[in-house]
Amino acid sequence: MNSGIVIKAYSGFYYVKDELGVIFQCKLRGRLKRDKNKNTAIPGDRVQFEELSDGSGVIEEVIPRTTLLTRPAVANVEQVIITFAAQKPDLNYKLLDQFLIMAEASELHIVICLNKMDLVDESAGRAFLKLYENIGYPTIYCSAKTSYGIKEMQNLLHDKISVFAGASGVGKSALLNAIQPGLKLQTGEVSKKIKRGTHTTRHVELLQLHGGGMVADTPGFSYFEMETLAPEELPYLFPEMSEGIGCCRYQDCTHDHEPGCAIKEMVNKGAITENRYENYIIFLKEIQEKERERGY
Ligand SMILES: Nc1nc2c(ncn2[C@@H]2O[C@H](COP(=O)(O)OP(=O)(O)O)[C@@H](O)[C@H]2O)c(=O)[nH]1
Ligand SMILES: [Mg+2]
Ligand SMILES: [Zn+2]
Repeated sequence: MNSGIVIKAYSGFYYVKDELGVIFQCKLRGRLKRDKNKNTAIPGDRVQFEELSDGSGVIEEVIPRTTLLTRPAVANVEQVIITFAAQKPDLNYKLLDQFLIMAEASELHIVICLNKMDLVDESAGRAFLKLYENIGYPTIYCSAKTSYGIKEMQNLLHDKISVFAGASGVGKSALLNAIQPGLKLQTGEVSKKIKRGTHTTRHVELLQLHGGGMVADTPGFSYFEMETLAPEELPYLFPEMSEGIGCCRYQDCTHDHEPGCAIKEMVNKGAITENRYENYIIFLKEIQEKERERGY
């Protein structure tokens, strides 16, 4: 039996890369298919497969996943690079907090990346993310245009499965291209071969980096996924709130309007910034609204 990782799946075929980097076109053993979709292999899955005499393979076992991103599905992603631009477009802090919450909920290692540093003064650019550094988030400042910070980015991606999340136009494609010229072309070629526009069916592919490590070719996550959160989970996704959780007067405190709220006390003292707290309240209301719509 061989071990490998599914780098791409479509039309019932699974492309599995073994430990030596050889790619096998595999089918899934019938018993796995019948397993109520639970074990259907997706990109990122670590699998055991049998090699057949014609050089293809059969996946016999899917190893339990450590993480799972959906829409599109990809397994075992370890790290998300949440990407924004220093300018063009301006940094949207609410969107940043949304990405952070989804990444925290998915239990991914998080790095916040500020691209297009060539458009701003170095110190001004770094000031944009200071508050997130204070919370403890790792940050990286770079420019796909000048290659500033690209070496550091390559080191961050080394030996991990990562995704780049971020709005359109912040420079994710340009960054990938600066990290490894030609990397994204792999996916373009595939979509041409199967005669589909790149924007129709999306097939996630794990792209291999020369320096070790892989990048999943997916936008990361979509904003909807927040719907699946429960209101009481939300404070746990703001690391700077953790100290205050469980310290409020009321056990079921939502940290919104209740008296004796430890979280609001932390906001008053400056341990939690006004902006982050405001976004917490916005997300809380959205989640509560969704729950009401579903009739809870
Ligand atoms: N000045 C500057 N422009 C950049 C940089 N990175 C990307 N761009 C430009 O920003 C636009 C969007 O980049 P793209 O990689 O397509 O963004 P994506 O939608 O996140 O993949 C393009 O016009 C790029 O040339 C950068 O570091 N500096
Ligand atoms: Mg792009
Ligand atoms: Zn409270």
